[in-house]
Amino acid sequence: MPAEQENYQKLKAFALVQGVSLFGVADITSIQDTFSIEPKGSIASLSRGVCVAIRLSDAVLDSLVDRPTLLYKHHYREANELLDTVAFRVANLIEQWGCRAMPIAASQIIDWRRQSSHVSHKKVAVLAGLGWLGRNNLLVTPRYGARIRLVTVLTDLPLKVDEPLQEDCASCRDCLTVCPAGAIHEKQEEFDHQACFEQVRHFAKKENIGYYICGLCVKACKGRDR
Ligand code: B12
Repeated sequence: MPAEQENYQKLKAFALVQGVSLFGVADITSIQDTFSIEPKGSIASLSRGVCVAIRLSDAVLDSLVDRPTLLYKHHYREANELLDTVAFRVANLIEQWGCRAMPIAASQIIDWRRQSSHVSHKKVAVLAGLGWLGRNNLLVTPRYGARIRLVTVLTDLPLKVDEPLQEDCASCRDCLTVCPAGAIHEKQEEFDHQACFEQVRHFAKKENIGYYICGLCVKACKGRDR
């Protein structure tokens, strides 16, 4: 078996036993210039993005009505913690094999004005074939819809790459009316980032949630393959 294939299978098996739900590998050379990691040369050789997703609890999401709850906040934090742990362990394993690997935080904002991070997990996930960008501006997977969270490890380990899916939301419009800010429209490109941001800021401050979260568009997008 070619090394790329064998590494892929070993890494996927390692990730799956730790509770991740989806695994994919992207060729990230086309999006490396969008990453905010300095110095740029430090990641030039890291041409693969290992992307994993964990599914969120249906019971927790189904309990949301019109705002985030303390239950959802805890679940969100636990999901981030598990993702960060898995990314750390995956990166560690790759470095034990003699290659380089950089885990990217599940949820860390490095530029508050632009509301951006080192790497967009959604972009890597699209290229890794995990799903597509939905009307709700989230990564939508065939099996779990948007009811997942993501993390990425950048690496130079020789790995087989997955292909992006040729799918979209088709006629599904389940998310269109649920957004309390009215940020979701017919096309993903029409998503109103500012309205979404104002809404999650309101929840964080006025509803005492303390995090910029909401969850209603995540809840609405259940996935069609289950
Ligand atoms: C900052 C941030 C926010 C900010 C603003 C986000 C923004 N600017 O879009 C705020 C606080 C408002 C926010 C809100 C939410 N967030 Co948020 N957020 C992030 C974070 C930490 C960074 C995002 C970032 O860097 N954005 C910068 C822009 C430029 O990148 P982008 O939005 O990913 O992609 C844009 C373009 O690059 C382009 N694009 C997208 N894909 C591709 C692919 C290719 C090939 C190309 C060329 C371009 C391209 O289109 C996008 C514009 O819409 C990420 C974690 C991460 N590191 O990715 C989580 C993340 C995006 N958030 C997430 C979630 C779930 C939420 C919320 C539902 C809150 C919640 N948890 O309850 C809401 C919903 C927002 C929504 N419907 O879009 C999840 C999404 C999971 C999923 N299924 O997609 C992420 C990935 C966290 C995670 N670890 O899973 N978030």
